[in-house]
Amino acid sequence: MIYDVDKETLPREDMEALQLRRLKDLCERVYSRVPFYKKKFDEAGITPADIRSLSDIKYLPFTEKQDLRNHYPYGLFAVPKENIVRLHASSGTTGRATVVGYTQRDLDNWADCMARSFMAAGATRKDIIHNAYGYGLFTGGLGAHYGAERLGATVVPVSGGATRRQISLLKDFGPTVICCTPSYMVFLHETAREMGIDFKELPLRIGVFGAEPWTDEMRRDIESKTGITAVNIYGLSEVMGPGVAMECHEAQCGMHIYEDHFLPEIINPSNGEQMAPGEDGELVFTTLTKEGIPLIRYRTRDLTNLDYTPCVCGRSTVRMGRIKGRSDDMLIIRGVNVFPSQIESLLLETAGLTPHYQIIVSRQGAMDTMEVQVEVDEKMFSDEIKYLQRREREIQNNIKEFLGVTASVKLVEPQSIERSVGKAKRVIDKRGE
Ligand code: ADP
Ligand code: K
Ligand code: ZN
Repeated sequence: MIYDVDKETLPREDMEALQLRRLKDLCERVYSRVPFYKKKFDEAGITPADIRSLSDIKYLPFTEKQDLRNHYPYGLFAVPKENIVRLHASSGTTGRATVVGYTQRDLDNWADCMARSFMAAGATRKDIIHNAYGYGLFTGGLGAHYGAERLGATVVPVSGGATRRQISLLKDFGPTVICCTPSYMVFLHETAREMGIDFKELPLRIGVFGAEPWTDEMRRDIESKTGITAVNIYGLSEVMGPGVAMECHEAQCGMHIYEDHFLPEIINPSNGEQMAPGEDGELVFTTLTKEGIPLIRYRTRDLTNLDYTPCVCGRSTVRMGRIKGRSDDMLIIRGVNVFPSQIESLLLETAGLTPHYQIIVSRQGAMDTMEVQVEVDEKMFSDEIKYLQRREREIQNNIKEFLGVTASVKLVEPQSIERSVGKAKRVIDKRGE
């Protein structure tokens, strides 16, 4: 089932015509209302009237996270402040927080995109949605909340934390859909097991997971442990919040971008040039309808690719691949590039390991070193030290062979890596210490 059949199945030509109309209007708005953009357009020698086709977007300047920080808090807003009805801030995973503002229409569009997302996940108004994304300045909680209500479902606004209580609610209220970060889902499952509750016996059937990088191996692990269908949702506060793109449960193969609101591009992060369709690069968004803080060519730092081929679900919108990592997350260990998600894939393909891991990067002299700590499951932990050491060497060799990077691997006992109720902290960088 498709929430907005009109928009989500629009033929490519019609979508592009709609996008061009909205892009022109957007350029007019930011040029006349946001001094930052007027200056940027002027410096690039371009005016809104120069935008005649979608491909002209390449002449427009990029916007970066630093631009939001430089104009903290309200400098990039494009409407009078009294028209802003809500503020959110990014969680500041990579530095100082950035502030975003929404008009009533922005909130309406957001609720719509989230309702589309829930339906893409396979949910309807008959579902009960357990929303364990954090409520507050973080966009996850309220974003999913209003989307669930827009769909007409029953939302349980639990937010993150109080994990044992969440398990009781999952049992008592019988939700059929759960939203949280994938790492928190793993933690919930583990806590339920301690409490003697089997997820497979709960009515839960769909998980809407996102807000942090995760892998297909992690998806399979969650699905097999819990018996639900796990779907990937993407978003970022600067562009809106969760629901910029969402995987359909039919294909579980890439996230449909709500292109009538968000115009995506993939660029080469080193020179800013557009990449050919299908190629990996940095994802860039232009917000076509946003009023509060519209953004032109916002550089997400997220690395992925775009797939324009038709999808079995009937949606015609482009799909973005799983986020490989943020360009800021890339680790360079002795000249070799590696993303935490590549380590995750490898670990989860190894029997006896859990999805609880951490990567510790430090510096010895001029050399960067990497240690991967991963919890083993109870069964393996009972094995003798010699066996564990042999396994450590084996995983070390696999990392070397498949990723080309030298890491030391340490198998640690169950429960020794800190759990997170929101975004998991996978990398501990001690190089600056
Ligand atoms: P912050 O940048 O402080 O973490 P946000 O909460 O807005 O603030 O997080 C947005 C970021 O979260 C995205 O840019 C992306 O890196 C990550 N993210 C969100 N959803 C996903 C997803 N499904 N897969 C991978 N990464 C995701
Ligand atoms: K209902
Ligand atoms: Zn699809």
